[in-house]
Amino acid sequence: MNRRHVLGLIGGAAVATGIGVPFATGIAGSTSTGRQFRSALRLPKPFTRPLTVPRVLDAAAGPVSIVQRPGMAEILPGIQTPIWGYGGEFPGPTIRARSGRPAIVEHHNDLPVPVVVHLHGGHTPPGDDGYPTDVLPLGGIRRYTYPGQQRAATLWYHDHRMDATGQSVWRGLAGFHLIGDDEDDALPLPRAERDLPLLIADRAFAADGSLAYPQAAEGVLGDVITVNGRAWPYAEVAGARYRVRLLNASNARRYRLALDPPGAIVQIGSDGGLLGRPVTHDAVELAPGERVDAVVDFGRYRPGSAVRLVNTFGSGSTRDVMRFQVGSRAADDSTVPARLSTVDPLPTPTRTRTFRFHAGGVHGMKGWLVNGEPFRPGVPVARPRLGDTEVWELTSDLHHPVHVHLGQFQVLGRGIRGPGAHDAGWKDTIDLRPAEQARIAVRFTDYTGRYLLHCHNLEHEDMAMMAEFETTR
Ligand SMILES: [Cu+2]
Repeated sequence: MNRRHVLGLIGGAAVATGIGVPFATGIAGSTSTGRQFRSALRLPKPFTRPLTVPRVLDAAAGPVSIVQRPGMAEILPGIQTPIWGYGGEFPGPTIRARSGRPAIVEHHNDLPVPVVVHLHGGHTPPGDDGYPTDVLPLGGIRRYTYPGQQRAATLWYHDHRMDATGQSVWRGLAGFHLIGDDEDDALPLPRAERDLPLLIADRAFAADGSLAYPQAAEGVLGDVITVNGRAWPYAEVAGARYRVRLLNASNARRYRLALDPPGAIVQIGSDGGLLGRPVTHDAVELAPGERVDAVVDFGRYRPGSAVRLVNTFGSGSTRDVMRFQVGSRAADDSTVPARLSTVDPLPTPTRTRTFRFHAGGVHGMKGWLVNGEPFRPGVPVARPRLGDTEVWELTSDLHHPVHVHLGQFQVLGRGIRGPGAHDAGWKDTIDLRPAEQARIAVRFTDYTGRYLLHCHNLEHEDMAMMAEFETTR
């Protein structure tokens, strides 16, 4: 289906509901913008298989290589699901990099489609940022260089091809890219096997176990919640503190993550790395693309407890996320210091720009727009100067998680209020809610060229809710 065809479906009730493929069961408008799909096979009981952690590629030691290829994954127990994966795996391997050192990642494309690799949250020169038309063709090999001139942070890499990102990520093209630095290392936080990256993504399955990608221009919502590529896994944890790096890699679903029985989720970092001070949450809201780095103390639960991570925005099968099986108390010299890092406010802004994210007409059909326009490659809508601080006012009609490439920003406020509970620190994605106006302070440095500002609901992104800006000297 081409964009023109799909655009016509926005707002329409009819979506293919053939036997054996996931079928739409309604539009979820309250907590996510999207269409809910139900798998065409019987869903398994949750918490029957252990959490796995993706293998690590150490890019701090030298160039690493990833072959993008079809693979098989056991996302549901006993069912083989064809995927597209980095290394044939879903999620892809976790790339570990070091602040101040370039990370070189050589990608081979053995998939049946062209691909584009974007390092989400990366401070990356334009040629390696993964512009949607800058494809790695079938059979191609390409080296992406990430200079690493940025602080420690939980980043991720995923496909970003024009009009096709939703399908490619849905089929598995996503993985962590973790940058470490001396400041983060010096803190007494949980580490090694008590530092868990958790990639959360919803999916819906066809009757044969495949990941048929349903068309829904509002956003695709699945009925199976996966963590690191497995549906509703469990993790055996010691009675001790754990660092959990929560990433919402879903196409369109927003989560409100909480522990059951209740427990504190102590946020220590955001998209762009450590916060100044920890923030304690009862629940963490996470829109597509966002990350929350947090510490959970399982030592507060009785040994033998089963602690569920639940999504209080979900219901039925989308309420459970994973379960922690708490073992006996264990030696634990980790703590969460009251001061984590320094996050200085950006200097006084020199100008203000407004970007409106909304539905609208494109050539007589409905589409997703930024300031009334669909994405126009090569036509920058703004030319911010390197080093200048600008205020960007972002307004929305529905839920739109807005992602800015190249630089991390700071949230100044929402409406007449200040920043929200999840807006602290450096951000690259802001969870815009319906009819909201948020103000962010942005400042770009180091690299001139063309970058993107777009909605990270991947179906909205593919349906043209993207704008180009060009950084200049
Ligand atoms: Cu959107």
